[in-house]
Amino acid sequence: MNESVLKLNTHDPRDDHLLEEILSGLNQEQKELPCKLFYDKKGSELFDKITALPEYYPTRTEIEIIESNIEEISACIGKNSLLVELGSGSSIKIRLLLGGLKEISAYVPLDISYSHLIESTNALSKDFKQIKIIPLCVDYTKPFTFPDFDFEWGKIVVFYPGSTIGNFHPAYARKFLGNVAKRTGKGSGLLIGADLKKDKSVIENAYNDSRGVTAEFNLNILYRLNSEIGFNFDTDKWEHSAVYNEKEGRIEMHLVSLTAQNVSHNGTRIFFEKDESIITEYSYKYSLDEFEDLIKDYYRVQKVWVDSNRRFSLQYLSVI
Ligand code: AVI
Repeated sequence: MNESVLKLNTHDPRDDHLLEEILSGLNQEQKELPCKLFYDKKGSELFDKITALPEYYPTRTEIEIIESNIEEISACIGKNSLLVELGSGSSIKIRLLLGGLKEISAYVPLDISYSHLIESTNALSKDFKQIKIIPLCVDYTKPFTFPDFDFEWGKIVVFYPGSTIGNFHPAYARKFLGNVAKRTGKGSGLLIGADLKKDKSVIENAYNDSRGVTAEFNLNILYRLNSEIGFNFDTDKWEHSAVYNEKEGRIEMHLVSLTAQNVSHNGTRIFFEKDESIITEYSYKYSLDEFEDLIKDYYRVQKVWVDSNRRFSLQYLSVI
């Protein structure tokens, strides 16, 4: 890898008032933990495993959409663009894109997980030697500034695949996408994956896989809280659960307490009743109209690609 293009701000999960966020989440009536806690090295590896599971349709479907429409996608992105990816876990998708794009100015992956970013960037730079790759280790949900690049580019196109936007509450998603639009400017592009509403059983199976990988991914949060933050969760006394809330249009991932128990942190005790749960993640599913409504204050939908089962959408939006 060309170290001269590597500009990193390291991110430590103990920074950024994370502890306050965790404690305040665990003190709410419906306890919750921020889903960004999933993505340490182990969690990122487990997530990669999830994306290959037969039940987890989003990744496979989005890949199919990219493969079948690469020319149109490439035309939307255009020449000489700065391709910025929010998250760098989706290496198969970015490989397909980089392989099919007209000349881009540079590829800038942003990721909160330092190790995942380095691994994926190292692998990519071996196979795409002609492309400038500038990895940035940041929490892209927080304000940040791009370094001064010493080269020219035409427009910024943000690539936000995987329906990660679905992990935000819609009001926050709207605000977040608005901030992305403000940061990238009028005329910039957003190539975004959005999971679609569909049969409840298809969705629930995707988050309750038969091999238990999603359960392991969910429980990994408790291991992290113990080893990195100093909690004392007894991980055998917790169970994964994921249910689709049709009214809200979202999957709700929970960690369910199998018994009445206390958990401590630094002398502070938190009590859990038997069957009480901690919400660890929401994953919202949108209809195409709902999604357009979500982004309409900042973007125009230029192009929507869906798979033949209409399970998933990839959309090219331009900042207005
Ligand atoms: C990253 N995100 C889009 C995934 C999702 O489907 O909401 C995270 C995930 N959680 C459980 N399985 C996958």
